Amino acid sequence: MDGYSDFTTQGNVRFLDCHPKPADFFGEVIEGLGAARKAIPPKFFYDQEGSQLFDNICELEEYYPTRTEVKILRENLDDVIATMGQNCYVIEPGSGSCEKIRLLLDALRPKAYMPLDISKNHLLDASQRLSHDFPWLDVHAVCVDFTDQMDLPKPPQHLRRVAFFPGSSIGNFEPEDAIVFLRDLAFAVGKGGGVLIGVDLKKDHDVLHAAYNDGEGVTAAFNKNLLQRINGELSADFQIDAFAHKAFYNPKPGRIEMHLESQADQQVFVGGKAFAFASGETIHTENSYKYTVSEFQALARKASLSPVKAWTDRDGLFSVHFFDVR
Ligand code: AVI
Repeated sequence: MDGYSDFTTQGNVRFLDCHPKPADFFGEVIEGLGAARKAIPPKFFYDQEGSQLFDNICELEEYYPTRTEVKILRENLDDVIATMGQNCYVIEPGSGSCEKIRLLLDALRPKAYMPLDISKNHLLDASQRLSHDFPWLDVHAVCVDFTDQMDLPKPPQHLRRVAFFPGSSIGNFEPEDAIVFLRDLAFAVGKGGGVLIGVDLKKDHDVLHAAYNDGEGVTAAFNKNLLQRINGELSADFQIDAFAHKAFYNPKPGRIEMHLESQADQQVFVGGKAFAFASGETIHTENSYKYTVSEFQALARKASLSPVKAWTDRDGLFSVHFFDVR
């Protein structure tokens, strides 16, 4: 994709619709429940209710990643901005509500900002709000499934492209998929560009356990909302109370695993297909990998990224990395 001729103007925002293919929710659920080890991909958590529940998780006392990442960015703002450099063109895959970029804008004063998101309405709303609050900023919003397509319009040569990927969303990729994704991101950014990325750190297992087993049960509701969504959208008859939220740290792969555990022998119908559950059997719904700073740098090197700097908080909870694209 070369230029900007395909962009349309929506208010103050330039907008490009790459028409992402809708995910095959039914097909992936049927396949996942038919597997020897039942699993459903975490991308299906995020319907409207799931996105709201995730926002609520980010406010929880036990869920340290969001506030710690914000704190790291605030406390190291000058250094982060100096490392990113001048004349930046910032690209944010999975930009959602475009909240975290706000922390950087006044100090960074990028030439343009390109939020990428699969949800068109959400993307347009968030981009318009951002453009209203930062009227000097050029916003080039692209509706795209960034996990599927990273062929983006090329900004002018003299601008330094920097990808911003906060929130430790990279932890929800399997490590080999994270390398592929980072390689695609490096390619989209191009040589001479950079990547600013938030990554959750390995730490005390009790702290990790609490973050995914909060006292108010918000994470449990987030996990179980997946069954609610399947019932509503795929004519299924999951008895929500017959499944329990289960989240634990698995030290060998270095990840939090989330599961939904069947509380009895039972049968569930999804779109007319029957699935048998034994008591104690689980549906694996999410992995959230944790990395030490050096483990993540080693992974990123495999994706043509060269470590430049990493910032962490005093308690060693979270890290923010900057990489140059080799
Ligand atoms: C979006 N992602 C980084 C969150 C995480 O921590 O892996 C999703 C989440 N799952 C349960 N709580 C939060």
